[in-house]
Amino acid sequence: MIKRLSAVAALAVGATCLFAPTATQAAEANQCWTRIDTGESRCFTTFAAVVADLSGGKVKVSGGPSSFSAADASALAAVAASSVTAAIVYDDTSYGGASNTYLASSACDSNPDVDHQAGLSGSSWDNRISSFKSYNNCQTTLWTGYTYNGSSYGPQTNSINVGASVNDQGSSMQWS
Ligand SMILES: [Ca+2]
Repeated sequence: MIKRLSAVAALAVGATCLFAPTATQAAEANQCWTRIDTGESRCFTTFAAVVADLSGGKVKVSGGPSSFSAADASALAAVAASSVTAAIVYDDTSYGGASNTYLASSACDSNPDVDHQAGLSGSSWDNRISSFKSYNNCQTTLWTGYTYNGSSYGPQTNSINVGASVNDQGSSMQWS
């Protein structure tokens, strides 16, 4: 009996050592959403959690943000009228690294005028964006100035690399 208890205790200690999370293993909350109109923002460790939060659990995705489809964006807008995805921007080129999903209250129209815009002054996404994908009929323009001035890239629907003159220098965005 004593021997069996010892074996169980040893197993428990081993399991604790194997599976206890460490600081370096803890996932970073680098998948975010931001409302264009209010600036409200929240971050999670997975993109699935971003979509679950925005949709109240009604829209489920299994992949990362780069696999978020036009149909997924339509489904999200259908269940949450204030969560119309304008674009998902990425820290890295080719839709890599941290992401931020920018949400509008309406889709973009078919005119080339500006439908939504967001300045990044004071945002953790200032001087950081390297690639993006647009949704809901929007095209994204990225500016190096805070007030839609300076050098620009776009309007483009998707970009795996916003180019040397704007990469990690984007400080405001417009959607048309
Ligand atoms: Ca970057």
